[in-house]
Amino acid sequence: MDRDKLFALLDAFAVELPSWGFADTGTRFGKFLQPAAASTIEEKIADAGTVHQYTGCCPRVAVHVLWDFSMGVDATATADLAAKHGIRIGAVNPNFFEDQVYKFGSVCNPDESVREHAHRHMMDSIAIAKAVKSDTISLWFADGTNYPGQDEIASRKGRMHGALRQWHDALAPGMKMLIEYKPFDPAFYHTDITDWGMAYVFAKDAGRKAKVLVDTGHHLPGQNIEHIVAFLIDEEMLGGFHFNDRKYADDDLTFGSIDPYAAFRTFCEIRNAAEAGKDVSGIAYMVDQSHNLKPKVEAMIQTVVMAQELYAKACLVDRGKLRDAQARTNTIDAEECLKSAFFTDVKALLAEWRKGKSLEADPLGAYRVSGYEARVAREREAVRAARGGTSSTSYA
Ligand SMILES: [Mn+2]
Repeated sequence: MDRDKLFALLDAFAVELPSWGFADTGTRFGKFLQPAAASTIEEKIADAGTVHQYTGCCPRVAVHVLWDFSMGVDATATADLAAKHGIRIGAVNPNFFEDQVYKFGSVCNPDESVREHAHRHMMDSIAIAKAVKSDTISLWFADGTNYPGQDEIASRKGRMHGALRQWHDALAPGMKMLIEYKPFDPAFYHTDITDWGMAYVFAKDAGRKAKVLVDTGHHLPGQNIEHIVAFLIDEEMLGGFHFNDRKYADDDLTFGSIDPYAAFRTFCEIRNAAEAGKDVSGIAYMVDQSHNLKPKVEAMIQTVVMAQELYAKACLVDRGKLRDAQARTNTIDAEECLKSAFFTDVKALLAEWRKGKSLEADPLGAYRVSGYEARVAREREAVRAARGGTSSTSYA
């Protein structure tokens, strides 16, 4: 692949950052606070804008309705704030799991008044999306049961179908609805949308604006994620990704920190489809990580740079050679095509791409010498002390 083509593909490769990735988060066992962590939507947007400033490939930030917006407050101010920091608002994520009424589920809850509560929240979320000019609502449900016999599984499926059909039809023209799945947690017996197949059925049934969202951490051990991705692209049902990595379950580790080859293979399937003429331009690349121990902005820059490197490597696969090896059923030659691209050092290429955008060659190094973290740590600690609190809402 020539350099111009690779650079054009990198130009089109945008990674959306999660507002919640800049806040203090933890595990069910506790939270370790960081002085520089963001605790308001203003601070989260400033951090996301900073990552974009150094990487040049994160023009959007995903928001979480419950953590980032106050009901009744004009959301357009948030879009203006993002513009001030050189970015836009991306996916709007409603929250169907934190409210006390959701103890036995949200849309799958047997209690109709709880389902109506969830419905109102979704309508508020659509209104927020319109106000911030976002075209994406990203849905994840914690719905499920913890004990055999707790509820009728098929009835819950029917309730999910009903909600998603209704919500799909409430979307504005041009909007899309992404449906995420997860095998378990917080439901430990059955989860109402447990895998990609169920997400596919629900999305297909809801309508054309609904697609499947693949969170790379939401799979049981050993699952072949690139197979799912290739399958969904071929069915035109892949809406996007939540990038992260995992060792055991939904660990929220940095993308590519455990198994970069697996992430590379996923990108390979996307590029294979693109080179075969499939339109992959609508796939949303989003990060969904909780940086419990790492400094938030540094962790995000590290993530984005890793995603760019793995994507570039996947672009570099010699597909003529690969097709030839496949036609000859030469397994070794075919695999070597992937391995040779994976082990290509793309750092110099990316540095050159950045130079063309007037960015520093090493985003992490440049960010570190900027002094941003020490400055916001001072400012944010002072603001928090003045407010009399430590941190704001976030998960765990
Ligand atoms: Mn996710």
